[in-house]
Amino acid sequence: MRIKFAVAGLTAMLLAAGAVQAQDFKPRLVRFGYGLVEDSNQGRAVRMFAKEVEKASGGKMKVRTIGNASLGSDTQMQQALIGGAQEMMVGSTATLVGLSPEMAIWDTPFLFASTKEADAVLDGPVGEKVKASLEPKGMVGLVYWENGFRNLTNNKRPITKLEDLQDVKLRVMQNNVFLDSFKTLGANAVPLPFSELFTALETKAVDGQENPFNTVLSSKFYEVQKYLTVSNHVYSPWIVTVSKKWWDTLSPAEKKVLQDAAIKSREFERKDTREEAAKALAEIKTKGMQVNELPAAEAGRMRDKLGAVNAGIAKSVGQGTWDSVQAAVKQARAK
Ligand code: TK8
Repeated sequence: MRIKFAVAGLTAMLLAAGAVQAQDFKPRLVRFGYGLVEDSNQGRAVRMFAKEVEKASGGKMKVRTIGNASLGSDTQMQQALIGGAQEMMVGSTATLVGLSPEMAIWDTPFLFASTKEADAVLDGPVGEKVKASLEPKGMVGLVYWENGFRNLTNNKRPITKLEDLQDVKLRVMQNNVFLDSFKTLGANAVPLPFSELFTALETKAVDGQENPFNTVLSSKFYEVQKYLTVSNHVYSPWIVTVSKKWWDTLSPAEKKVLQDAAIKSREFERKDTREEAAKALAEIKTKGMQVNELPAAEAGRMRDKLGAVNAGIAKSVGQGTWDSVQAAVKQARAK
């Protein structure tokens, strides 16, 4: 008798839980756009995220992954997210500065000296605060992914000293900090969306560009670039964002599925990116690029020249944010 009741009770509970779950998840289609090719660290992590979301929502939430900037450049996709025409994207924080000036903090040249520092600061309180600055602009930031330390490539000459940047027509991201930084260093900096970069290099509309090793490989820049200079001049993150308009229509359970999957994808993406980056330089050499290291003293000279740019960043992000980031870097460095 008792067992019978217990079984009946348990069945009722399971039914109730099932009913709640079914209500919690509506059929959803998530269009998740990104700029790099499918066979890239960005593409791999987007697909990992998609699988995770489908699994955790019992197949109710379907993620359509769309690479190659087929949905548009970073800034075009941002507008689609704000308008609600696209649900998710991943792109450089640098392309968000026009919308959220605080994002410029991540463009500070030579801000981080290691990925350990980057992780600690980005995932810590000040990283969260900067991420939250997107919400009033119509986007919800979920997590930062690694794009990585950026290095210079060009067709003119190896960059062995500050003066070698003189007159190099260098594509930069559409962002004032990058523009001012490279102008200050003597380059002829030209802002262009990433989606137009390969063609610009191929047609010699520009001489060079700067991006992490991973992207030099996945985007096949080695086919159209001769020199690679290991400069590590800035660590630039990617950020995974959701349309706020769409986000506000989701149930708490649906939001949680996206948030949890985003955290898992962050762990996956950083590990994958670092493994690839560790092997990339050797591969870039076998592809025929001539590689040199920027001497530390020359990196120091560049850094010294960028004092005014840094002051400008502090002004546009606010002194409070600037100071908090400096303090967080210091703390991470000491660990
Ligand atoms: C991809 C870009 C890219 C970035 C750039 O859409 O533009 O150079 O590094 O990763 O966000």
